Amino acid sequence: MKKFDVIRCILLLLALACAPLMAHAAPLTLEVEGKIGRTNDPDHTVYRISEAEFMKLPIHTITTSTRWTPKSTFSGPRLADILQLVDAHAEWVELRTLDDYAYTVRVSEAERYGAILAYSMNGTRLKVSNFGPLFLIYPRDAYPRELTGSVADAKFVWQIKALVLK
Ligand SMILES: Nc1nc2c(c(=O)[nH]1)N[C@H]1C(S)=C(S)[C@@H](COP(=O)(O)O)O[C@H]1N2
Ligand SMILES: [Mo]
Repeated sequence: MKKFDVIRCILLLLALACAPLMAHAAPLTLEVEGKIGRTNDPDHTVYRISEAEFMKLPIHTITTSTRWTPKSTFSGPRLADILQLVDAHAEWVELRTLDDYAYTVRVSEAERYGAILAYSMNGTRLKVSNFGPLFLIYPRDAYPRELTGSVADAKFVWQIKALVLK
């Protein structure tokens, strides 16, 4: 084998080894802090939900349009199930995003609508460039009067990275 072929071979193997990493370019982790009864960091202030743990929660789907997307099926755990996982006893949850938007939702309202933290749309993982890693979805089509319009649009928070319970 020529030296050139050996180098080509090594590059190909490297590319193959990296492929699974590239596919998960936006790792899914969610940090939860504030009024929570369960933590998993040394300082006992945060519960960091790994992708593996996130995926173990019951997955629900909501088929709806949003202001940005035509009727699609979103999948993810309910916000209520995440709050239960961290033993939250709070009235409000502030959602923090990668683009530094923050929005505070009344927990009872999100639970009334069965809002989910969607990680996929029509079976495809949400990329950061496409509302990912997590997009708070409500059944807008089922409650058009309550969940359509500019006030409601603000509740559809995308690029979520952290929750703060208050
Ligand atoms: N991550 C993230 N989600 C967000 C926002 C934001 O700036 N960042 N803006 C909210 C508000 S206040 C509204 S009205 C809509 C704005 O959507 P637009 O930026 O497409 O107009 O998305 C909501 N979700
Ligand atoms: Mo807004």
